[in-house]
Amino acid sequence: METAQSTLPKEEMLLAKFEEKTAAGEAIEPRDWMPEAYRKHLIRQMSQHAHSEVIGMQPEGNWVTRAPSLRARQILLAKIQDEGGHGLYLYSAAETLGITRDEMIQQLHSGKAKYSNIFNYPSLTWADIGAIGWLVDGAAIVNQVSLQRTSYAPYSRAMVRICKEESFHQRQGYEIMATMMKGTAEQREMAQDAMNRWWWPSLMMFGPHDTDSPHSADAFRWKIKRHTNDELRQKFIDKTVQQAELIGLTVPDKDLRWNEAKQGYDYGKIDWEEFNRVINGHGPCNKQRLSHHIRVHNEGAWVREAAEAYKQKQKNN
Ligand code: BYC
Repeated sequence: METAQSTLPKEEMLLAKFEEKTAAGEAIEPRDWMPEAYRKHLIRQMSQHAHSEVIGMQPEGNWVTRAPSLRARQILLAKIQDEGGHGLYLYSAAETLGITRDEMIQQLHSGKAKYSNIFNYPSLTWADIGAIGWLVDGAAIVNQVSLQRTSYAPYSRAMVRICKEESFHQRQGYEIMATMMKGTAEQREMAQDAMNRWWWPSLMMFGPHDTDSPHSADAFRWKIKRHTNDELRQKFIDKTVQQAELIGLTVPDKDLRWNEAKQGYDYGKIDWEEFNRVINGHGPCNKQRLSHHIRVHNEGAWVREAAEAYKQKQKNN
């Protein structure tokens, strides 16, 4: 017997099934039919996410040789290695959508693909490594915990694994900040200065306010996003302000107030002009980050060629 759906043209029928599935909260696997716009949306977001993980290794790498102890250096090295691994899971997950890693890297190098605003700021002192772990990984976790339930199954599976590792990163950063706040006046000042410089860019990591977020409507319809940019930003602020107070750091926002009615903090205006400048290539370190990536990628060409030659040899044996 014919159902109402089967009288529709094939493409419309597939779309109706897809929408039904995502609305019911079911996961989409790579072999499932999906609309082109869903595929493109995911490639954009997942490749941006992968690039962020890899570019994010640079500000941290800046401190490997200057870490204050062997323990701190070992932990930092392990963290940076984790970020490279996160990039790999995400590139692999994005490849299931029919784009190659080479294409994604080309889009990064040409400026077509973005990466997180946050990695265009310099890491000036050891306290910045604390602030990156605590605030930047802290913000990333809030976003990524929500993405564990995203509708595209390979992305969701990558997020589960990444979140486990990120929670160590957040604690590593908080430990650095807490230790510095128990130190000399100079060390406390250094920690506060890092907090002042990283706080606002960390809030920008969640993207523009919901009213100015062009991709959110599709992301919600297809359950790529489960929470809005503003909901996640609020969650991050509420948990982080308390952590700051506990170790004696001041949040650099004169408008920050507890709002009893909403059971959350009200906060000051975010400088969206700065955000737009930074994501459009004019932040303090954009040129440096990208040219470093291009140089190292080109220097590594022989590794890719050797791996490819080995693969061919195995095939022919
Ligand atoms: N930075 O419509 P919207 C880490 C762009 S790394 C740059 O709200 P969407 C770590 C956006 O792309 C973790 N650009 O977009 C690594 C769009 O422009 P296009 C990184 C941003 O996608 C190493 C436009 O603004 N995490 O943890 O619905 C060391 C309009 O925005 C940003 C992720 O990547 C930004 N912050 O929502 C330490 C999470 N925000 O593409 C730590 C995955 C917005 O039209 N991504 N834009 O040119 C997401 O969840 C979402 O893509 C966002 C934005 C919430 C970021």
